Amino acid sequence: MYADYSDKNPALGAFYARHIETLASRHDQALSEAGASHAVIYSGNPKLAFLDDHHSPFKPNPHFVSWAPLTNLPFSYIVYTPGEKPRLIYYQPHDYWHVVPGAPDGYWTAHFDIRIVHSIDEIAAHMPTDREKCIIIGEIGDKSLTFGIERINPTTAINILHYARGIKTPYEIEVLRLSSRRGASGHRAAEAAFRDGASEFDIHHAYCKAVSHTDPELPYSNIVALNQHAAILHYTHLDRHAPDTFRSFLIDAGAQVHGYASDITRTYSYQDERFKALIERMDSMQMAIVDKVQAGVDYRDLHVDNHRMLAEVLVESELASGDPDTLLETGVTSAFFPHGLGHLLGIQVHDVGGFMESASGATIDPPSDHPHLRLTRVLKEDMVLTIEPGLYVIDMLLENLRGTAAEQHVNWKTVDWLRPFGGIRIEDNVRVLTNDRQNLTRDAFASAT
Ligand SMILES: [Mn+2]
Repeated sequence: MYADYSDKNPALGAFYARHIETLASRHDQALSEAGASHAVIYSGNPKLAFLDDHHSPFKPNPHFVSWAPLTNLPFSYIVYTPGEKPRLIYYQPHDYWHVVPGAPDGYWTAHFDIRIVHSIDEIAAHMPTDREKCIIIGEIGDKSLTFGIERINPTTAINILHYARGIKTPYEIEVLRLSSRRGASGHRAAEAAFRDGASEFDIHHAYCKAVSHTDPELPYSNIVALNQHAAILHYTHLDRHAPDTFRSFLIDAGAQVHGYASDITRTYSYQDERFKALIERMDSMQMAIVDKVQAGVDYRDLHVDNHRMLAEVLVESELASGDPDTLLETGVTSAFFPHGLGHLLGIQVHDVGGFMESASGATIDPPSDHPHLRLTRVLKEDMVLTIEPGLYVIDMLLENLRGTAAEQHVNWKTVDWLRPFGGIRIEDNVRVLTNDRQNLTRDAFASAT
């Protein structure tokens, strides 16, 4: 039933060897610029709740995950020294309270010099002896976990690695393709639950079952919004009761494969034809924006282009009147669409480096009228990003237009009609190519069962 999301997948193994080579050369550069000889990448550890003996769910260091598909291996280290096989200090405690990591297995194992340790005390012996030539990359809460290494997350090295992560390796593209497929299967199950009249809570669980994730395994908290809830951009409440009347359903939910996320949004009409037509219009607008994605395009321009296209949708659907420039300048489009067009995608759902102009740490600000845009770079081949335009009735924002030049451009009667539906967002994950693009999400839906 499931595609092969495991670390035995031979198709991924074939790509992984080259991925490790690319990572090694990125770290060579980072170490050279930082004037260090070894990168020690700490996987991280779960954190205790205040005054409690329970831990919050473990979130691994994304730098560790970029090296190996090990998303649940706390207290472990990768030691990278240029020219040497990377060393993996693999922490497998003697512990009868918890499930401990099993023996290393999978396509990644051949690429590491693996040292299994059963206690923290055994780790130091596997660290490079010249500690002063090491840097640690990771979140260190307890100084004893540095083993005497004093340089922690030097900015020079981090900037180089974060800038580079904007470009995905062929291995990462394949993993992201799989995570879109996994997410698409969940979206299918969620839509079926919605059609069956399920509550948000039950739709959420139908989704989790289909993607085979527990809540903490989801790359971000699912947004499962019925009716007017769709207007709350980060609605994660999960109402336990089904509404009396079903009008609309917005679901923003992803999945992960080996720590790489998909980030997908779809919106459905229960039976209202007018709302269904508006979704279809937004869907064709979204696809038209996706068609503009290619290397060399400035993502800030795409975002502003999208506002112009949204202005046309607002006029056609009688939500607003006026020419596109006026609707942009008076803030009408921003009131209906108050978030960014999208962001980089990878290990982090909002992946690092979205504002980076170069590996030296120079940044590019979002346009002043669009402060929520999270990606301001010129697109390059093999970036993977989201395209997620939206259109909502958010009264807090629309009311701000009253008494301004924008007020007369809004058709308040149509706003009243749309309000009970909340809003619309459609989001795909897109790979940038030289004169083209691949829509990982549409491809996934086309092949999802
Ligand atoms: Mn997104």
